[in-house]
Amino acid sequence: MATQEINNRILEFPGAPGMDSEEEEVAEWIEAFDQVVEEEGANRGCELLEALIERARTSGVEVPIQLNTPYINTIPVEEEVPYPGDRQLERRLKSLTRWNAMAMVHRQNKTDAGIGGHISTYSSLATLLEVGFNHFFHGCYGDQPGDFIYFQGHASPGVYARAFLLGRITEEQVLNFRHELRGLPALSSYPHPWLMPDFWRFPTVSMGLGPLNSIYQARFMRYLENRNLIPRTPRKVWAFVGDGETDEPESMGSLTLASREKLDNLIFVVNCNLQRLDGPVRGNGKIIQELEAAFRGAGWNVIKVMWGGDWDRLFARDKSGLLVKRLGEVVDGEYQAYKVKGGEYIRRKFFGKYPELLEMVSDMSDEELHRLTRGGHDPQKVYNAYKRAVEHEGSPTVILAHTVKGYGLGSAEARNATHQEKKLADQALTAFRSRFEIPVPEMAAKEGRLYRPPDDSPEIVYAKKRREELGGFLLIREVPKSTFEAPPLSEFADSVAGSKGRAVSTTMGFVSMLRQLMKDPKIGKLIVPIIPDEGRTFGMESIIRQVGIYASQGQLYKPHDQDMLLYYREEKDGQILEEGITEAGSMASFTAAGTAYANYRVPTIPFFTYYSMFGFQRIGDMVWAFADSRGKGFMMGGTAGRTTLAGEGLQHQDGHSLVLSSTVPTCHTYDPAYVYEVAVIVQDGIRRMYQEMEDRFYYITLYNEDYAMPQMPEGCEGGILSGLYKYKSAPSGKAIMQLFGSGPILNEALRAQEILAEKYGVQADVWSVTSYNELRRDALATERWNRLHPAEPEKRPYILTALDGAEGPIVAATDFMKVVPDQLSPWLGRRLVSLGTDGFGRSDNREHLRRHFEVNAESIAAAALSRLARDGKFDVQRVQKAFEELGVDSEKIDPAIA
Ligand SMILES: Cc1ncc(C[n+]2csc(CCOP(=O)(O)OP(=O)(O)O)c2C)c(N)n1
Ligand SMILES: [Mg+2]
Repeated sequence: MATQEINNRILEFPGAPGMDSEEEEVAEWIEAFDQVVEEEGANRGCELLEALIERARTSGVEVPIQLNTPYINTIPVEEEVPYPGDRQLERRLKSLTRWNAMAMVHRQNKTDAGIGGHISTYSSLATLLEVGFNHFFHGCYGDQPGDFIYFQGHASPGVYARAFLLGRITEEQVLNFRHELRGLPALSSYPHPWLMPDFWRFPTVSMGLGPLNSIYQARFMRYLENRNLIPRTPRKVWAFVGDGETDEPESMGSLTLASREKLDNLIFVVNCNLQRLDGPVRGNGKIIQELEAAFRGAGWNVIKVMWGGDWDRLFARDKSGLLVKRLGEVVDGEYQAYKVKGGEYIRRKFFGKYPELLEMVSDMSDEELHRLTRGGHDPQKVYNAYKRAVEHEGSPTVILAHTVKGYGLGSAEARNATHQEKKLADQALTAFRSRFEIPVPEMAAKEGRLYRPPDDSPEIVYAKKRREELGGFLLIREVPKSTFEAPPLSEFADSVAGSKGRAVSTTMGFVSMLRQLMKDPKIGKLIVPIIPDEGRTFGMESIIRQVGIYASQGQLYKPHDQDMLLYYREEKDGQILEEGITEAGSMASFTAAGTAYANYRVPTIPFFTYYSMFGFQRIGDMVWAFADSRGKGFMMGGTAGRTTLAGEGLQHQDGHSLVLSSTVPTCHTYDPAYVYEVAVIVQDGIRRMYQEMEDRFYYITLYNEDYAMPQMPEGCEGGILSGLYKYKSAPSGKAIMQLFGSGPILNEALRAQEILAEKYGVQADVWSVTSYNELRRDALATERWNRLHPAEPEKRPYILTALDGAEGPIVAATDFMKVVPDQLSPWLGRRLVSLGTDGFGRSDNREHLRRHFEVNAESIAAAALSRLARDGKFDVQRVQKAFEELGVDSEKIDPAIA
């Protein structure tokens, strides 16, 4: 007999006559256990069980690991506390919010077909949010902002509807939901701080980013507290997550960080409506059980909110456990069908499987069966779950709330197609109106008229009072005025002075710069170095020693290298976020740190230094969301360049991150060759981002090739920041052509300059191009101005004024793809010849790599001669010979396709 069944029988009839000896033995054990729990308490019972399990394991008995609990509420009804709010007024508020959320989408799609929006997600989420807004979400903690809420992006109409009821946003805004470009106050489709900077904090609509970012947010909050940059508060990070959204690796990938870091300031609420966009999340299984096991296995506190209060009566009747057993048997696809097919179907298919269950509900009508509530729609159950979650200590909590997608939307409820529903049929609208008692005339209801009760109506007064008691409105993002003073360039003197002949890389130069910055008495403590397990690659051991790695528990072991100068130092108030091998996690930390100026009113300055190949192409969507969040900081792409990173080959050699970074509007991309260039960019970046409060961030490449870093030539700061300056004039002073170089390839251009002059008598100037992207943006903006002001004198972009007087063709060489210099083609036209590293990388040394990709000095010189020959400025026959001398093979395979 199955253990469960024996247990049920024994529980029902302890000591019943006719038990066999096996059953009697079990009964005795259970009786003894019950006695211990009764006399010595539940904890003692738990200890005994644990001891038994351990004993069983050490004696070789295989005990199955049980991560699931039955398919019922985690909190038993007898442990619930009564609801503290006015249920009636709250229901009213919720109904009005539901109405306005639905109406907002419905009417907009009636007037502007195809404008989109969602009504089903919020319908399933309404109770989960309302209980939070009325009882849990704090508006502030002293001078610190309140709780952080990551809303499900597609539920935004509900969030707007509530803000509308409370007067936080106007009717005009609501009427312009998804009409952002009409010169009127409007609402963005989803949570976007870029578009609604005083309202939204967190962009969440790209599935998976909200959950991931929220974990690192909670962790960063602890980091700031442990480093005494903010006071410790009971503030929580709440993340509302879709059950379908948990399929994203980003959603589940960092769960163990949250438990390892004991983030009891973090609460996930998974809206388990069992559906995603196309259909059921797990038609043939049970998503809630799957998530329970995953979260519990990852060390989270799991609270399941499965069934509403109307089920409690049934559970009370369920002496044998048969109802619980039946709930456990049914798969999600079937649960969904129950909601669609109604009470008669539920009676027949669900309760009808066992005669005892049919009997149990014999006094209930089909309608009552259909209405049996899922836990996520019962404020009492939700309240109790939230209360436990905020009181829980020592680990993060996940609430798995069972809901119905499209709840209350009549025919759209729980249907596979409900996610895409934008409009309701007239009949559904009027049914909605009656069900939720919305005081809008029938005709107006059909058009989706909004409804806001007067400010002095009991429900609005109540709602505002609740918010007042919780510290004010929640949806406010305020950026304090900056009092920040950026350190002047003179504080970067070491970097500007050059390396005095010593061969160093820009990475090494940057690391010493960072070390210096962290010593700055004013801003040093605000620097947040972030690294995903590449500290040693970038030579950051000294920084680890200087400021320590953040470790919330301190260092619980004696590091084996403690006797060494640069030992692995972990500290409770350590400054470095060493994230381990997770670029996504590091980017989430970068996001928390890069938005702290607004979210914590502490302008932390993150430097996220990583292997450039595993940046934009791996976590590009997170960078996009970072920009949307108005994030500030420096992304430092280490080991950049397809030919500079030698040996590593195809997967590691990055020749395109500059292309990807150029797509992010607030990202300012630089590819410096020398340490002083890095210093100028970083100094000015800090000033613009934190002193001038510009919404921008930086992507700067760093290389690992060592060479002597020159002292900064006078007066080149402007050129460095604008993207280009002349680094070395032609030896004779009279150039007939120009060479552009970036990063270490600038050295190749300089060598080409010599070759051309010495061997072929061709004089060329050499320019350092720090940013093709900045040059292009400036030129585009200038061109646009000219286009829109045809009567005004034409302006000239920086790239043209800077090149005034520079003669001849231009050969631009980069360690990135040719498309990087090609960004200037519209302004340089046929003058421009781009050399770059298109194609897959190879493992070899720099010399061979640069020859393969045709970006070495010889290839640059050959390209220059070839171009001059075509222009009739150099003898073609001589070029052929020069190719031989330079080792250039005209028939070699194109590296772009090799
Ligand atoms: C990365 C990403 N992929 C796809 C989408 C498109 N999308 C929007 S909502 C949705 C389904 C959401 O299902 P679920 O998470 O269960 O939320 P629900 O609406 O059911 O509450 C999808 C696929 C997206 N927003 N982001
Ligand atoms: Mg869902």
